[in-house]
Formats: sequence, structure tokens, C-alpha cells
Amino acid sequence: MKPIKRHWWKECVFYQIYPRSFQDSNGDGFGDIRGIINRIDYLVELGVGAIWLGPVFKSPQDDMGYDISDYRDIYEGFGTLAAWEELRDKLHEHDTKPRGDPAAYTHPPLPTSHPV
Ligand SMILES: [Ca+2]
Repeated sequence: MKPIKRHWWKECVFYQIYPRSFQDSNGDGFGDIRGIINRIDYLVELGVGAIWLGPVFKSPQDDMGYDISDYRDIYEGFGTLAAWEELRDKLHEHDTKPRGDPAAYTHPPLPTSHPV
């Protein structure tokens, strides 16, 4: 009998986070990466194995962050690249995998002059 091939992504709990509305850490009314970091214990308590994270990349925000202008940087409303790295590292400490929203990767970065 052929052994069953197990895949982590078929067996763990995914939790989708839309960063803009998940948790605001500084009172500006806009969810941010620090807010997600502050809620990691809650996510771990739920038994979450992977985070499906909406786009936090640099963007003019004409399409709620899906209009990414730079995949190598973070939109300032969400925080900094250092905050993103802290989130990634803390999730890994809890054996939780951060995963980007696939829809955010289907569009090439827009030039700043692109008419949206
Ligand atoms: Ca905020």
C-alpha cells in the first residue's frame, strides 16, 4: 500500500488577516503590523498554524493595498520593514507560517504614473 503523503497546508488552521481592519496599535484608526504582533498570543491560543495575510506592501492604496508599487517595502500606514520582520520571526517562534494573499501577487508593481 502506498503511504499517504501529508501536506501541512491541508492539515493546519489558516487564519486570514486583513491588516487594515484587524488591529490598530497606535490609535490612528488603521490596522497595522504592530497590532498583529500584539495579537500573536491570541492566534496561538486559537491553534492557528498559518496566517493568510492581506497585502502590506508599499502601495498608493487606490485598491486597498492590492495596487502594490514596491514588493520590497511596507506601506507606512502598516508600519516598517523591521516590524514586518519582527512579525515573521515571532510567528515562526510559534511554528506559525505567514503567507501572503495570492491575489496580491497577481499584479505587477504599478509605475507611479499608472492611471488607476
Ligand atoms: Ca495604526
